[in-house]
Amino acid sequence: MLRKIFTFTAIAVLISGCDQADIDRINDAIAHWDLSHLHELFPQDTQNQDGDVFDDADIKEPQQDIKQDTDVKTSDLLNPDDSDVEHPPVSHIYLIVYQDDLKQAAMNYAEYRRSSGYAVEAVSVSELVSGGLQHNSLVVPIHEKVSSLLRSIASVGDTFLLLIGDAPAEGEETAGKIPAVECTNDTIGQTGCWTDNTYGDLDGDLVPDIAVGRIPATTVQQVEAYLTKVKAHESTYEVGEWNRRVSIYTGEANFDPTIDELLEYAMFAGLKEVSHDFDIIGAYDNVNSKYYYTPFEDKVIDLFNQGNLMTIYVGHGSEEWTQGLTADQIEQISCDHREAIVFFFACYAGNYTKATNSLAETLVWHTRGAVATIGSTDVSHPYGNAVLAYEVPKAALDGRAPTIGEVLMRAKQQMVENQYDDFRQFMAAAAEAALPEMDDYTPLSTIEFQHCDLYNLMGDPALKMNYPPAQIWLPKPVEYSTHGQISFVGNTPEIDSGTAFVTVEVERDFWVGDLVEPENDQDIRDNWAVANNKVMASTTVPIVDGKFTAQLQWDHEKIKGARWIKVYVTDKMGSLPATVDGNKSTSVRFVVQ
Ligand SMILES: [Ca+2]
Ligand SMILES: [Ca+2]
Repeated sequence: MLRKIFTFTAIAVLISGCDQADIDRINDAIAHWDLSHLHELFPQDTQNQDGDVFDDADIKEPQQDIKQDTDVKTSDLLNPDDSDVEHPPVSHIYLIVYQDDLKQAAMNYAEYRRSSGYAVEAVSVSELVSGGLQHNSLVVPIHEKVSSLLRSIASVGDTFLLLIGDAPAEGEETAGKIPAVECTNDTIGQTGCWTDNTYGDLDGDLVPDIAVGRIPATTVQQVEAYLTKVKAHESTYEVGEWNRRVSIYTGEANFDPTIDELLEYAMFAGLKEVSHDFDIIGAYDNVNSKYYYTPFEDKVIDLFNQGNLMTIYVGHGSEEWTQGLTADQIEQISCDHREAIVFFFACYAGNYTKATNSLAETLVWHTRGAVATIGSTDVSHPYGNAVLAYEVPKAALDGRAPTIGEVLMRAKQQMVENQYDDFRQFMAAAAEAALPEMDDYTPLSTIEFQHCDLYNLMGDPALKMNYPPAQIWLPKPVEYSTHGQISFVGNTPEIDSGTAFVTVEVERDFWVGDLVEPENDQDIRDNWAVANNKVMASTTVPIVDGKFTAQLQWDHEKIKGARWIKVYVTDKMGSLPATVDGNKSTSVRFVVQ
């Protein structure tokens, strides 16, 4: 049934030309869609301490034949039901492969990761292969090294591969360096695909089996500066709402007006299915959108600088620019509160194989720029980008994958495996209807597999994501029977006393407040703020003995469509600084009594 609705709406959008009446009809259809089954698909309440709900027994095949010196299995550690039970320390394998002349920096990096609990092994390129290298010369030696580590170390955790050293550009000396591996990209307009994904794909099916990242450095100083960033990110955690915030900026797709509208519509349909524990702030570089802001470049810099858990771009791109951000504007970026983890779902922005730095590299080297970036090395496909722009937030915000390498690895795995998800079926149906119109007959599965290669991580794959860690228990859903009034009790088992900030909010594709017909730039900016306001009512209440009671009221004649309760808690008391925070959401339901 759901599949029918989505297939129908997708095709309706395409056939109809997607005028406002169609959008309204589709919104109406979606509004009647029972979202409760999503909670069954993504049971947010079954997260363990790390918030980890992935059943990755299949992912860890290479580790299954390892003789463990304890009885603990990976599945036990990920069991959401026993988070109170004490486990023996987890040993994650962490392999560093370093460019020959970056040995000293690699040793310092190894020492840091050892001190943070990893079973670290570091090996130079020449120890694996001496002399000049082909693009794929290191693949088999690295796989063999990983396999032998998996056999020799009693690991029960995830496995990480860090490459230290930039990929040699075309024509550069290759001896002692770590080449990017040539890959296949059937996207129309492609000019050559390069990847590190192959190093982490142990069985050759293009889907990564371990988490891979690269520090694309050419000097020891660059690696040391990056390590300083990572240490700061992992040792200083500033409590505040930026920890539950994701900023997304998007460029106008300009593929075709029909496809553009479908993409915007699909964007919101997807965002509605991503965990509402987190706030998503958006800006869209399209004068017709209520999320448009002018000057757009200023808003993009603002979004970076306010501090976010993740900053995401979706749109067109090149090695030097995305809409709203050019390489020479990076000087203006200085992230407050926490350094960004940045995703460019666009063409080329992650191409680390040229003689000059790509946007993804420039941002990683920039102080208070990004602590890790992810981007494509070649022309990427709108369908592949849309799938990743959905699976990455799901892996991070719903799955709370603990490290950036695991976020990307799991998103890629899900890109290929998550075929029965309703939203994915909707996107697939839309793409299958739309792409032939553009003379694009690439099979969707080909796009999915190839985008595992196209997207690469610039940074340490074991970099902690640093989600707000404190648990919150809420009724599910919160029920209310009086229009415009809601009250409930929440529990914070790890915070005895502190403060809870509670909001009742509309769905992500709605807003609270009145939009105006813009007559000047200030009207546009005001509309942007209204479009991003989802809060119908809010209250700040004390946590006493691990409990808080929230009562909220709103003008139900004016604001309808209560959809979510969102809670952000800290141990803040009076003027003392807070040390821990937590975030959680639950849906709301009106019941007639
Ligand atoms: Ca694989
Ligand atoms: Ca490079």
